[in-house]
Amino acid sequence: MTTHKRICPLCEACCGLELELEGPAGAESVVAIRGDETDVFSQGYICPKGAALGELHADPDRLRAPLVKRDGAFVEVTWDEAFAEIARRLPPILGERGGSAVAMILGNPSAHKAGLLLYGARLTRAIGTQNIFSASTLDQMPKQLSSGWMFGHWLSVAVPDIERTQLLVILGANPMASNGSMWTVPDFKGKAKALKDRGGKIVVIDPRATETAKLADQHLAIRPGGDAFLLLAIVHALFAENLVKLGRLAEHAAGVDELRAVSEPVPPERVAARCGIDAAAIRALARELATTERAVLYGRIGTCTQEYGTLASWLVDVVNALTGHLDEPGGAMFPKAAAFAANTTGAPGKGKGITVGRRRSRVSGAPEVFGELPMTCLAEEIETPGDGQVRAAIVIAANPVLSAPNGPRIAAALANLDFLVSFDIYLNETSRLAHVILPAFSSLAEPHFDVAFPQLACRNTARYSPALVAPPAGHPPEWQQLLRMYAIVTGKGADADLMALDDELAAADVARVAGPMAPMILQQVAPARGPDRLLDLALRAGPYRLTLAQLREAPAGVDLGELAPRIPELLRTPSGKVELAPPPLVADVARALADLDRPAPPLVIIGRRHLRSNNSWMHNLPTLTAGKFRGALLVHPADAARTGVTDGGRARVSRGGRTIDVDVAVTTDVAPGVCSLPHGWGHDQPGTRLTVASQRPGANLNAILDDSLRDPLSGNAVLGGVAVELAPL
Ligand SMILES: Nc1nc2c(c(=O)[nH]1)N[C@H]1C(S)=C(S)[C@@H](COP(=O)(O)OP(=O)(O)OC[C@H]3O[C@@H](n4cnc5c(=O)[nH]c(N)nc54)[C@H](O)[C@@H]3O)O[C@H]1N2
Ligand SMILES: Nc1nc2c(c(=O)[nH]1)N[C@H]1C(S)=C(S)[C@@H](COP(=O)(O)OP(=O)(O)OC[C@H]3O[C@@H](n4cnc5c(=O)[nH]c(N)nc54)[C@H](O)[C@@H]3O)O[C@H]1N2
Ligand code: SF4
Ligand SMILES: [Mo]
Repeated sequence: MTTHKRICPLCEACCGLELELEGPAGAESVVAIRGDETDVFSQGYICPKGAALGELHADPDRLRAPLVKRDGAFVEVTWDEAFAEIARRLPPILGERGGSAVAMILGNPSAHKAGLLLYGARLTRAIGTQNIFSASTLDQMPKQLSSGWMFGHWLSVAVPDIERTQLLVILGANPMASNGSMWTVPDFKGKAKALKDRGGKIVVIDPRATETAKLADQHLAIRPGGDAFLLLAIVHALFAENLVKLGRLAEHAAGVDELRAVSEPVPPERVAARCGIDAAAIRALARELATTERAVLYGRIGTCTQEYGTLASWLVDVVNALTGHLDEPGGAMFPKAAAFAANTTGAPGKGKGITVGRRRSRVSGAPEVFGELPMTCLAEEIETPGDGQVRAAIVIAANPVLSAPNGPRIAAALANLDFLVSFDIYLNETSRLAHVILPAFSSLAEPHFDVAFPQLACRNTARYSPALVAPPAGHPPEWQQLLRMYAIVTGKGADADLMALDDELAAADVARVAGPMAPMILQQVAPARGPDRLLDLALRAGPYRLTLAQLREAPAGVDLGELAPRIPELLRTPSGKVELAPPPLVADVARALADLDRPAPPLVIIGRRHLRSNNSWMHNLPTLTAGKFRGALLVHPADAARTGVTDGGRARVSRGGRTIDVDVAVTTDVAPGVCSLPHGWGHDQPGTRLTVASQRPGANLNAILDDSLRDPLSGNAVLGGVAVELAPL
């Protein structure tokens, strides 16, 4: 038996784990998994998903070899055969129709796996497609956009300094289930408890009495979609009651007068009905935020997946700034990552800022944001004939058939493509539509480090996990699979020398920033290749000048200290200021105000996450799905009585002529007029290989949500707060 340390690759908490392995090399099994008490970041925390990594490693349904569809049925093939199929079918489409005929569809795990993130980006650039779609526009794009406009970079996102705050106000997030998002915060529960033990307070603003709300001191049941209005009213109250104090930020911020003007017509009394929160409570919240020395407002996916997502995301930071809590200990602070952070490179304090709308989607004219088009534009780009029509796609760790609104339309569109390649570990609702499926080997056989999440973490640390087990013979890691695709689309062919190609690409990267110093720098990181080499380079160029060797010598991680103020050094706006009132956002307030008096429909639906689930996958692991089914529709007793549905019964939920059938649980946890269903279920589609998941498939929430609804600024999908009808079955 051997014991190993390992960063969990599953969610944003990035916990350090300790695994016990047993068995001969090449056939190890996982005997035990626990939190690593010595981990400098997560200090022993683990959740049930991390504990199920052994089951994922052993899952017989997890694909072990590539699959190619022949005469409508998948057959297992060798790696050479799989790439020969790609080399036969993909280049002609690119040659005849150009790069944009190939869509890239990137899913959530590609943000967690360095090989997918770094080499997926290389492949995307090589294809040269405008049609890049990702889970970001089902998720956090509004926050990235507002942060980009305010601070000058897409990943300069402020996170709560939970260990020093006295007041944490949580808007549209449920870290007790999600373990934190756009905020890498392992053991939220322990940190929340410590906050309360030192006399601090937690407020949760959420349409549902969530697990986090139940732990909080106060819960305000907001009407879905009310956030931008609530926040505008808070800004109004701060000005009206002379509570605005920018403190140290004053000399580094622009736009305070514009904020006063734009919030002027929005007193709390005007928004109370739209928010479902009375004016007195809104004013009290504004006062409490302003007068508590260390306080922070945190908004997450509930504030993003709605029509005014960018407005709400922006106003969260505005409230923190106006109350003196932005970039201050105990407030909303900026991590300083050891590697890959654009806000630690280039000249500090000023920059080019961000640009959006450099091009528009062909069919709906949606602007490009962060290089991407909205996921809700994917189906129409495939269906609509003409120049630039999408005729092939490469899906990297995404399951849009279950994860994106109007999933059935996406399924039909993907099924009509001339060629579809899926990088996935399961034969599931989306990969079943592919012509070629390329699986990863078990993540335990791969080194792990997080490219993105240290940029969002509640403490600065640097950690690296080497591979624990040898990869299966002949099974290439994902970065090499992507590199082989790169060779195919750049005309080097499926049999190109991948190591030489990787050397070439790394040399070009380094030459771009280091010029004549490049050969010397590359010599220092030799002989590493692939993601390891890119990490070593990024660490050396990073703000702490670390090396990969140093991280290898510190299996529990290197602690780089608590978050420290970073303004103005972090800023990359052209003005060198925090832009508190970016013109596109100020202008968008009018759109919201025109909609202020929209009456509440009788019943709207919102989503929900559970600790034992992970978006649309991990439902095939027995320990996570055992026990009571967790995908029921939550309905308030008043709505149950009105519609005739009953606790434990079945019901039909419908919207716009589309329906799903669900289990019902009647509970006062949801506000009247609001029902809640988790996304990522619906594992009853033909042609998948998900033995456990298909036994209790649940219903696909996204089968009834619309791909026509999005926030026009960020392109983010609206995934909640929309009207539904409910009837007993
Ligand atoms: N209604 C509604 N819809 C939502 C949301 C919501 O709140 N409500 N949330 C949205 C959010 S925040 C997100 S991020 C998206 C997620 O949307 P997606 O990224 O499309 O969905 P996931 O379920 O994360 O799918 C991950 C896929 O990657 C595969 N996979 C897992 N591990 C690996 C690996 O190591 N390598 C490879 N190649 N594949 C792997 C899985 O089998 C699965 O097919 O869903 C969105 N959809
Ligand atoms: N266990 C588990 N962990 C996960 C995931 C998972 O599927 N399962 N998914 C991961 C991913 S991809 C992400 S993006 C993160 C998301 O992390 P979180 O943002 O914490 O996700 P949720 O638990 O969906 O919390 C969103 C909350 O917003 C509320 N809400 C809905 N509509 C509104 C609204 O209009 N206004 C307000 N104020 N609140 C609203 C919902 O009731 C819900 O409680 O979680 C990650 N972690
Ligand atoms: S919270 Fe759970 S799933 Fe997330 S990183 Fe930690 S152990 Fe893994
Ligand atoms: Mo997400």
